[in-house]
Amino acid sequence: MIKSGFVTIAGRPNAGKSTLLNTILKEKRAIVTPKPQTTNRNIQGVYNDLRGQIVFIDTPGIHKPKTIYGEHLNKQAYHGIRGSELTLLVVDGSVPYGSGDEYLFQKLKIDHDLIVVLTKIDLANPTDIEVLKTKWQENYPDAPLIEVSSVNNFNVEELITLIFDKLEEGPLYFPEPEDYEVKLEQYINEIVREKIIMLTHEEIPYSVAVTVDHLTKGEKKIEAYLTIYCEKESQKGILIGKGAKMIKRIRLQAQYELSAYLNKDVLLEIMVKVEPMWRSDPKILKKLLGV
Ligand SMILES: Nc1nc2c(ncn2[C@@H]2O[C@H](COP(=O)(O)OP(=O)(O)O)[C@@H](O)[C@H]2O)c(=O)[nH]1
Ligand SMILES: [Mg+2]
Repeated sequence: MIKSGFVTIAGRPNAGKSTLLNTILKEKRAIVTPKPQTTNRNIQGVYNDLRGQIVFIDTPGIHKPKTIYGEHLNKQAYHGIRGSELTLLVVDGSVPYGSGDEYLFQKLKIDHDLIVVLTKIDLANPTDIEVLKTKWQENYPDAPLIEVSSVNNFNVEELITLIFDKLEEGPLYFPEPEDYEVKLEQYINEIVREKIIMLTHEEIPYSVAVTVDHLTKGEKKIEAYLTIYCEKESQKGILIGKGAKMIKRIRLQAQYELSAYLNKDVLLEIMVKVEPMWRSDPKILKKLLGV
């Protein structure tokens, strides 16, 4: 199941909205769609990962307007918020709650989901941040609140997970990026390697390679055929385990984690092969490194 949605980034001027968006688009598993051809100039970035697609709408900072142009900017922000299904309300976590925040809160009429994002947490003082948190939790008792730092990349991945939790199943508004499948293979590989290392207690960490030999990707289900290469028969013995218990645990735990993340059923077929020279086998290296 693919999730998707339009998400507005709103807040006061200088709150850290644009910086946050840039940091999100640089996340590890992001597959960024190049700036889409669209008539909606407000669309600032399309974030894709294996879970789905988030179309971000950046908005001008909301402030007490002193000019007609200022009013126009505020209107643009309200318009962006109305056109989305989720709003990230970005608040500068390094300054105390003030009249500008109260103005924003009074003006915002949000009829959909909201996440309060306290940013610049790297600059914040722990006591002040507690006061600020309490205040915004009183303003929006039903909304999740998360502290992030765009500069230190703190909690940004957690924020993306929160966004996907809020979004529903939906279409890809922009075409699936070309490297989606490469990313998917890399992720499956990463999770299987992680389970091997965890479950075999690092008895065979670096002598093992995992390749994804075949992948079928359906709406609701992903099937992957994998090979684990090791260098010695003894390692193969550990990987398979007594009564094939080890390989089963590796497979089940990897399947469980992958399906939770991908929102789909995941079936893995895993073979274990001894290949003393896998590090210098061009066929295996090609699969591993794509070279
Ligand atoms: N230390 C720190 N500075 C930040 C962070 N996020 C944004 N800034 C800085 O805050 C200022 C305003 O950020 P910007 O993203 O332009 O705010 P916007 O007006 O809401 O889009 C810039 O100088 C940023 O470098 C952060 O997480 N930590
Ligand atoms: Mg900005």
